[in-house]
Amino acid sequence: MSVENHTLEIIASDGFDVKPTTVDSVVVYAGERWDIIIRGSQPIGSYWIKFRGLMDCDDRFTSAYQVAVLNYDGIEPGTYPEHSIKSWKESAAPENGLHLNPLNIAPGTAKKYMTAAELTSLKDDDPEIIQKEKADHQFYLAYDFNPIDNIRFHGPHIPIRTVRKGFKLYTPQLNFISHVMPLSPPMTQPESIHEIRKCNESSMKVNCTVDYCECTHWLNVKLNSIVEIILVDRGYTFDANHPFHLHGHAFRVVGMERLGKSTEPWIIQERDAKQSVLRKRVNAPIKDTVTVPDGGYTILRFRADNPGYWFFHCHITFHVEVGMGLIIQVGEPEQMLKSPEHFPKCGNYIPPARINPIQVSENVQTIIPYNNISTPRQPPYSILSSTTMTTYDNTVDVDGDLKNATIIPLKESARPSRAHGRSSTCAISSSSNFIAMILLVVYIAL
Ligand SMILES: [Cu+2]
Repeated sequence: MSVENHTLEIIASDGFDVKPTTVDSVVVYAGERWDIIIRGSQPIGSYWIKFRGLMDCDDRFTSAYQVAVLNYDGIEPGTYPEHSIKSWKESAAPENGLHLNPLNIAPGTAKKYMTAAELTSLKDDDPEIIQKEKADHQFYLAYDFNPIDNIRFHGPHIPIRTVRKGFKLYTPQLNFISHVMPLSPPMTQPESIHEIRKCNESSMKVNCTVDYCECTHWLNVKLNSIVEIILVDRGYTFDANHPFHLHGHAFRVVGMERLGKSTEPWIIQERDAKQSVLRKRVNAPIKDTVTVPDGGYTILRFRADNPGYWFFHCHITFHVEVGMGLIIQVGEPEQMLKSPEHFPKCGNYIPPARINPIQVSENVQTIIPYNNISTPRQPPYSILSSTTMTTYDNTVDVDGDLKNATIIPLKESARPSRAHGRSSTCAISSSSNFIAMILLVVYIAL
């Protein structure tokens, strides 16, 4: 984003003050906010405000751009600048200016670039957060578009390696895990959390770099602990870019570096062991959304002082929808605020069309999981939850209850060669439908 003949004075990012910094353009990633002062220092006139798309919106794909008009006082309303902007190329900021927050550029690359990590916070340092040598919790979260056999994209019989170039659908994942949301909000229904659905890199018993893994990606941190996240963009598939957003907390951006076209967490760990990973210990900028240069890393630090369950995710909608996120549990449930008494829970609302079977027979109520509101242990299960069940092997009964589950790769559970010849989801839906049909017949007969 830029304004013709004007500079942008950046004074805050994501709501946190930074030392005012004058630039010629700024990149605004999904989820980011920038506070900018534009000074009316030019001759009275009419000037273009220019917005130019990057990545899927650049000139390789859609060439998306937009303009608006900045008119000074004294200019007739509705006046446009004399020259027009007719293309994506013309919507660019002047090449020789200073450009803030550039795409896939790390600190120190060139004088014309300034990354978000190089901004200076105006808020006093919490010495513990950035000066503590070792954080209480450290997580490496590495991501990429993985060439994995995601059966939600390709189907179990069409391995991604057999798909023609240009038609392959790669899966954006964190540590090779696709996150699926819990069936109910943990904050208001902590009692409904399925321990068995939770996972993270260290709990996985299969090789998720080979098999597709999905589950509720979950990290635990102690209340008031210092947390360090090292976000790694492995950078093998595409020169993509992912802005990561944390709910419930803001973090200090203490490090950012690009190591090459691609990288791996172990490379950064080795560098860190040799003191080659630098962390900014003074006035590191505070943000809640930040990006990572492709083939590099960004380091975040924060004090986990807000008890609850907080989502941390790529802010590109398609990516988060297919699992590029995770939940950070801060503190224990007893340290969290309780929801008000009688606060609505999943399943409290029963659509009118579904009420009739419940009135017919007590038996129906216990058999149709959709309407099973009398069971306090679980919310009723929707069609969506039936789909999710394919993650597990023979773990779900007709109530949608989980039994003796072990997480296995989806590919495994969907394999047609299994003894029962179909996935557990099919078995569940057909058996419950069959019973419901019998009851319906009985009801009509009565
Ligand atoms: Cu993303």
